[in-house]
Amino acid sequence: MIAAPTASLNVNTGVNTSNSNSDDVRQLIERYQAAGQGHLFNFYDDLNDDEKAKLVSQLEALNVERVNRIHQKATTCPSPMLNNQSATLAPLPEECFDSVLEASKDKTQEWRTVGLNQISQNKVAVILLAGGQGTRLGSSAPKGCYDINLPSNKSLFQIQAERIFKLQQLAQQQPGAVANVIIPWYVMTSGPTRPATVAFFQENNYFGLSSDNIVFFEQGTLPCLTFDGKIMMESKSQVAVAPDGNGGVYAALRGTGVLANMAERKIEYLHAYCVDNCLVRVADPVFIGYCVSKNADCGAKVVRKNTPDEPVGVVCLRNAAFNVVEYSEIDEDVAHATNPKNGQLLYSAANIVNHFYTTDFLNKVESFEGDLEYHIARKKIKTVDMQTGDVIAPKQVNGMKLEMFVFDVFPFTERMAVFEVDRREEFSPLKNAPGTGVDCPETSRRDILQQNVRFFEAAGGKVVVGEDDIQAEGTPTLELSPLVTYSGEGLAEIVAGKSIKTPVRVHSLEELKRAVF
Ligand code: UD2
Repeated sequence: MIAAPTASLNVNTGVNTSNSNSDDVRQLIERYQAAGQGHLFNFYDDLNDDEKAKLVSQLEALNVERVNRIHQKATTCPSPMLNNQSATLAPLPEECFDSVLEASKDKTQEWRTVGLNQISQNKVAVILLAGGQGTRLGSSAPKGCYDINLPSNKSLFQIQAERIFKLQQLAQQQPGAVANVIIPWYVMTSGPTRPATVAFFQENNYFGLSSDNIVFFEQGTLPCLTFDGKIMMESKSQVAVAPDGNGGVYAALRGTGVLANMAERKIEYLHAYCVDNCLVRVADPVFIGYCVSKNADCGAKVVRKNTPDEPVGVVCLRNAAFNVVEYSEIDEDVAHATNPKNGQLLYSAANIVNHFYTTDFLNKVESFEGDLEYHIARKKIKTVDMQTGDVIAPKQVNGMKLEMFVFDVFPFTERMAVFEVDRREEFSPLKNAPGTGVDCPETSRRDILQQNVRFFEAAGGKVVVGEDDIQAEGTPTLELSPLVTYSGEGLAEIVAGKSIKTPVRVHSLEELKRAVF
């Protein structure tokens, strides 16, 4: 486990305030006053020594000049997606991406073999982006802990862990595989999700994986700002901060030592993914193989966007460079634009937070980090009245959270690979509370169980719905653990010509052999 990082804005100011020496504090106050942020010391004299030290060390760690620059950039020049006049947007040209929907079986198998070979040489690792807080889902626990009500009641974390476990076994069978194939799992948390995430992994004994190969690291934070750029306080002695967005991953990889850990392990390729997609193919050998075959430094999986207002980013070109226009920033006319030839959405390459990187590329991000966009989210932020010090729980939006987006590095890639996959097989995000009907626990459960039925039937098996199978969400209740199959492979020799009766939950190939008839 790698220690929590310093704040993502942490710059050593040289102000030695550890003994809260009054000269140093005076210099710090002058510095903040010069930056127009002197109000943060309004209550300084009311504070006890501990509170003073806490506030001083927080402000010392913050690069206040950079916060001002970020606010300036994020507000005077709103995301270029919004003022399309200056940015020329264009849909992704056909020749810029391949589609698994159109590739031959041989081609897909070729990519899969390339990917499995890289995994079999211990060159592939995984980054799980797990710092988001599932506010829309209505759960206070980290999203990966969520139980989508499969017969096994497995959490998203367990499903993903078992896919890693199974893939290690598949790669181990590759000719020339190293003695002990390992896919290291780097789990990025934020401050709010870290304790519960680490505890959940420990309580579940790392879901059968070795804890030596699971590395937790924490993303940084950014201060919350008023609309006119003043840093907000959460209390008289603490600045209000929030996780710096999934784009905080790059500074966190560097700042917490994960890049060094990858170098020690001689990792060359990374798969990074969104925690809430129950169908995610963790370290997908087809995707890894595709990107490696294209000699890509970055890759993104996309699916066909469903509707203009679907809450997904779209991969496109901005000023001829790869980019993603986020759903919260896309112009209506861009979202609704259609291709006159076929009436399809013009901007249809939907981002699914499923990315590939080379470690070489990740090591280069620092060189252009200062050019990365910051995005504004207008939120209700608990703060204090700067005159009275009374805590305010706002009834309406009263400030801004700044965040970075993981895909904002794409304009800096030299060889970007975009890979279209089948939404039905690879994308079912869990965003909304139970009963919503879209991107919710019920749709996640349905999509996994329907996929298991497709896997079983594609292998020549027949699913017999038992009289006591209530078929919730209209699908037979057939749960095949990832330990049985990663993506439908290895079933034919057991199920071809056989049947299985639902509801049934199969946790191993041995159980499968006993369940078919
Ligand atoms: C994300 C994508 C959007 C689309 C959609 C599909 C971004 C910026 N947007 O939107 O384009 O692909 O997902 O479902 O990627 N996370 C962190 N730290 C943070 C914030 C988020 O680790 O500070 C993680 C979060 O745990 C999740 C992923 O990033 O694994 C996406 O976060 P989200 O679900 O809040 O993003 P969403 O749905 O707004």
